[in-house]
Amino acid sequence: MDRCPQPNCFADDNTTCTLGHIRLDMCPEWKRVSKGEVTASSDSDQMLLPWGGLAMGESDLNFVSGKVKPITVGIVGPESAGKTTILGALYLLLGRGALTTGANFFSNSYTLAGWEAVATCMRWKPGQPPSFPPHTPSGAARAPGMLHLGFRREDGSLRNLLFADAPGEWFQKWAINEQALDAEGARWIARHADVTLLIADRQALAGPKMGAARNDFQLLAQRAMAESRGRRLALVWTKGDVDVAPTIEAQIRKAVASVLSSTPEFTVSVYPRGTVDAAEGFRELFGWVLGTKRVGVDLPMTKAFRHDPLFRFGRR
Ligand SMILES: Nc1nc2c(ncn2[C@@H]2O[C@H](COP(=O)(O)OP(=O)(O)O)[C@@H](O)[C@H]2O)c(=O)[nH]1
Ligand SMILES: [Mg+2]
Repeated sequence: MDRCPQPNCFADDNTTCTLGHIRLDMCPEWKRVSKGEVTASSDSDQMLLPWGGLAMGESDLNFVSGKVKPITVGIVGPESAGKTTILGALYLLLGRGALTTGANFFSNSYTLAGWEAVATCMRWKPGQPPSFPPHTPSGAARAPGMLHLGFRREDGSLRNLLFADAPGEWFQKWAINEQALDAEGARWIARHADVTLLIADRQALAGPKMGAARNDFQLLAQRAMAESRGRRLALVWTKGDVDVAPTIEAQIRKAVASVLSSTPEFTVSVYPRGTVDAAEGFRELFGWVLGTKRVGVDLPMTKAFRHDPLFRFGRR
């Protein structure tokens, strides 16, 4: 596959061109690779922005991180577990103004095109019922595509969230072998995620291969919990409309409880369950994610008359 010669550009790895071109065939650097030309005339009388709207790669992140360090949310689970569907549902609810309650207001997103790519199939269109998002390609990328949302709270402070949507294959390989060569993306998420959503796929846990799905979950849960080291982690049941045998359900809970004593638990589904609106589960989950605080530096108070943290340092 062609690669952009720019050191920080990972186009076309599903991420933005580092020069800001939304269409790669408009990018002079990209033209150079695809045509084999050595020099390219830069016909750039247009203003380019440092983001193109697509999912962001690792080197785009500095751009979001400049003002406030974002909260990275890793969605950890096997293939077809409903991970991308969660993102699509969150985005559609956001668009309807039904995702957050009063205290958090949507501020901005640098990856609207990336969100659209995830959610567009899930919309009703004339004569076409909604369907599920396309399969997340695995590819050879080292870091997952990141989707960004910024929220402003009532006090004016900004909170940036980055959702890492990774292909399930990465996690399956990582669960078996932490050092697996093609699990770099899973390791990246484990290293960077401030919040981990550990996915339990109810459809797989109720299907003919439920035993294998349970074993795979136990392995992945152990790995994810060992890596989360005190950072936030929640158990998220996807496809909540599917019934799972109580024994299997208990085994899944036990796999999580064996390491972490109080893990929050959420259930999401794109279908309403009884009288419960499908939006409710996603809203609860998102509310919890948004409530994440960065672990700040806890400066002890000085006993001196006028407290100035500066004097904690540089003495002695
Ligand atoms: N019954 C049911 N099926 C779902 C639900 N969400 C997703 N699915 C199914 O799971 C498949 C995989 O979903 P996807 O989000 O692509 O999984 P990912 O590979 O983990 O990102 C979809 O194509 C749907 O068939 C749900 O809420 N209920
Ligand atoms: Mg996916």
